[in-house]
Amino acid sequence: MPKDRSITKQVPASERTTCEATCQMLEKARKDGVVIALDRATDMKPCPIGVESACCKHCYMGPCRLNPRDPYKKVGICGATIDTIMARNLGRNVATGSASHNDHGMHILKLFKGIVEKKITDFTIDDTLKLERLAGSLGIDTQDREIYDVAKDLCDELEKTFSNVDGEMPFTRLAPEATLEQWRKGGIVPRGAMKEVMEMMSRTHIGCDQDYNNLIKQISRTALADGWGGSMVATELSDIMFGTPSPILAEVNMGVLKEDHVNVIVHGHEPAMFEGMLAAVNDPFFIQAAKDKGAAGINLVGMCCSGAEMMSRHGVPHAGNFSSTEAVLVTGAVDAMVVDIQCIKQGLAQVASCYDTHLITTSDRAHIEGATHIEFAEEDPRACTDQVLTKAISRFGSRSMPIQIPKQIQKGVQGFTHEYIEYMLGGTFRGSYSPLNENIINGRIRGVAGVVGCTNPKVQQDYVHVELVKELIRNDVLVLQTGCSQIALSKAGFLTPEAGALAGPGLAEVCETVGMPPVLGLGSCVDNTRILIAASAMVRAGGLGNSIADLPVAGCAPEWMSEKALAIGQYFVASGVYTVFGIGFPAIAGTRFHDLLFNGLEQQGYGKWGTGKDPIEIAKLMIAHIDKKRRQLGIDKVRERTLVDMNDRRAIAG
Ligand code: SF4
Ligand code: MSK
Repeated sequence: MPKDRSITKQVPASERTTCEATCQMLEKARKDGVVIALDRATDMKPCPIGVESACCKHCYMGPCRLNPRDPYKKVGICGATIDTIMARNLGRNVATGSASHNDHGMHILKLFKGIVEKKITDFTIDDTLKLERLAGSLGIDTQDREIYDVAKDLCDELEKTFSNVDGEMPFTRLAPEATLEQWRKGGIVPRGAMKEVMEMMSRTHIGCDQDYNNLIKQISRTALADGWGGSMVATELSDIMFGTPSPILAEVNMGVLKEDHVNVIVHGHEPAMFEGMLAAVNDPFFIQAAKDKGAAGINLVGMCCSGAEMMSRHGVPHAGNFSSTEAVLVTGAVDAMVVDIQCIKQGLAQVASCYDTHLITTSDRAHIEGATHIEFAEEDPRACTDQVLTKAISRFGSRSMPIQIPKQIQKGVQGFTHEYIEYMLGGTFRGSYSPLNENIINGRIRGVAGVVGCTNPKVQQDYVHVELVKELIRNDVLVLQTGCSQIALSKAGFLTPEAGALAGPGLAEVCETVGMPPVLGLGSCVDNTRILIAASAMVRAGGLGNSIADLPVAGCAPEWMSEKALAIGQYFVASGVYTVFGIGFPAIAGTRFHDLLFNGLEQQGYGKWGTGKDPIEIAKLMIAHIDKKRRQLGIDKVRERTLVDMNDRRAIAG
């Protein structure tokens, strides 16, 4: 495998990350002569044309490069304008992101089907209540029927998510009526995911769809096929098979590694292999095998999104987000890192080899040069997991690397879901979103924000996530989180009820009454669909308008980097949500396509895009949008009164 060349530019490690543990490991990596992404990013100058999406390589007459500073001066050789080029590029990004989540969702459905047909016996149906509820919401008869018969019908219905070539995707029925009507009016109701992704790719071939106003429709439809399609299938069926999360205390950051244990990290996105590993590490045979080598036990830890999912569901400790996956290997304490799909940096292979760690790929869809491949099959999970554990235990027995584990560790409450929010605020016997809506209407809660997504080594790790959320809750905005953003805030201690003290007076009062944190973690990046369902439930509970676009809500991915993030952003925008991306956005300000994304879509009745770099600036954008929606709903005055009362009370107290 080719060696990483040494980099030429470096800045102090503390400028690369606000995560103390990652910072320590970056410093150690430098001493050890090992290069990780946080340093590669400083050394890489992004292409100034590509960063604004002003180039096209869709055919070999090009690649054609336009000038982002004077974008209408030239067109591509085929005559494509800058608007066509940017729209086609975004379309292909969204197609890839949507394909990734739909591929994940299809695998989950295949596993579910295997269980229902009793071909897979190592996994089972855990949450039968949720199964019945979900089936019922899709119009499947559940009365006096065997659970496996209902499950069989649910399989058949959900298969349409992927295979439909016409009609409407099943889960679009869960959207508020007015939102669905908006999609119908715009001709963007997703049919089947394979159809939408295929059509997106076909329409962006040279000489096909060359009107950005028409391209945006397919971009939205392909994105909706992710959020209301494959991602939703993945989340809902994973809950049914592995258990719907409910609040659970879990530990986060690299301090969860244990020097005297065999440390196994699972990183990726699909829960099945991780569930298989969880079963295997509790096998007395392997616990004894680890003890025979002198270990106190086996320590199973998660990272990135499958880590977030397992932490939510089972309280499995979590070692860090995307920008920490190489850094954690620098501890020398990781005996095996097992990965499946998505967001697994190829650089891990080099770092793992430097620290004598087993890097093991398990999916036939994601091999990495230099890693060991042990395929995971749901029909026989132990064939993979047992080999992984044998290797990890053997590495523990012959550890030769010096070990340095950062001490940082933070406890927090994880495992919120749209179901639990309903139960928590409404109570056991009157589960409902009405109390949440009432608190929004009376102004204690100003609005709701989804802060989600990746970390990106272009900026200081975690900084924007944490500062943005701090500012939002200070302004009484309840924050929902997923993915690597949730891990950033967990590390910073915001997923604790005590963090309520950092919230504004209205939100703090609600947190105090209910005993909840002001920041609720909902799981992995596919679990963003929990936010869609929560938003739909808020509309149905009444008093906040008829569609998702009416709600005083906003979203942000402060450090996005993946094409999945663009697909998620676009499905939120198409669902009616103002969505702000930090870092930058791949479209040139001042162009017609940019104006469509950042203004025009909202005028058509959807949400819209926004962008900003500074966390306070982003918070202001989101709060201004929430306040605009409050004004449109006629509930702005109530809030003003509520806050004046609070301030008055404080003044009196002071
Ligand atoms: Fe250039 Fe047009 Fe070919 Fe794109 S499709 S590379 S703009 S000629
Ligand atoms: S893992 S897509 S870096 S959230 Fe889902 Fe994290 Fe973003 Fe990957």
